[in-house]
Amino acid sequence: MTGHHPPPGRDPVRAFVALGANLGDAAAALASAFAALDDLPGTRLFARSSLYRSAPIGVTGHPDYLNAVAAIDTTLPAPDLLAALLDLERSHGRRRETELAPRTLDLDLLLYGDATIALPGLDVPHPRMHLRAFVLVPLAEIAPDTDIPGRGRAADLLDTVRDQRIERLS
Ligand code: PH2
Ligand code: MG
Ligand code: MG
Repeated sequence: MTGHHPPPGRDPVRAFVALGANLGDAAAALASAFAALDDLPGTRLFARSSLYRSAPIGVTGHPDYLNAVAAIDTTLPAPDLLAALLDLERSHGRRRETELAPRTLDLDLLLYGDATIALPGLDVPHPRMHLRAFVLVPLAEIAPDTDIPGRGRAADLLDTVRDQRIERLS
């Protein structure tokens, strides 16, 4: 329509998402999730880490995880992004059983720009991300200088998780 202009867009925000799976074809689930992130409205995949195999943290006797981190640029508000991530988990067959049950796909919002968010079900920065090699190692691979508000620079935290088993695959 002549004279029509779309409403001014929000500026995209750089956000980081942790991907994890330890049930079914985990490599396929992570590959599909990277593509699905790029397909979200107002969102593009900016960078993806390698895939990593990691020992399960918090439970014993479960299968190893495949983990990775995605950097996205998105105009979705953080709660909308979170809802989209939960939708993607469900569309990849995720069943919510016990808290640490093996899962076909887990998508955790780690960082949303430099925002600190405390809403029901949405804590950003992710409250345990700085303690986990399976988050810090892939994050430091693609964005070593990332500041985790209140915790420090991603690459500087790697020394604190050296005891956690993790192996880069591709
Ligand atoms: N996710 C958990 C609990 N433990 N361990 C590894 N290695 N990778 C994960 O993604 C992971 C975990 C809860 O979501
Ligand atoms: Mg998780
Ligand atoms: Mg989760």
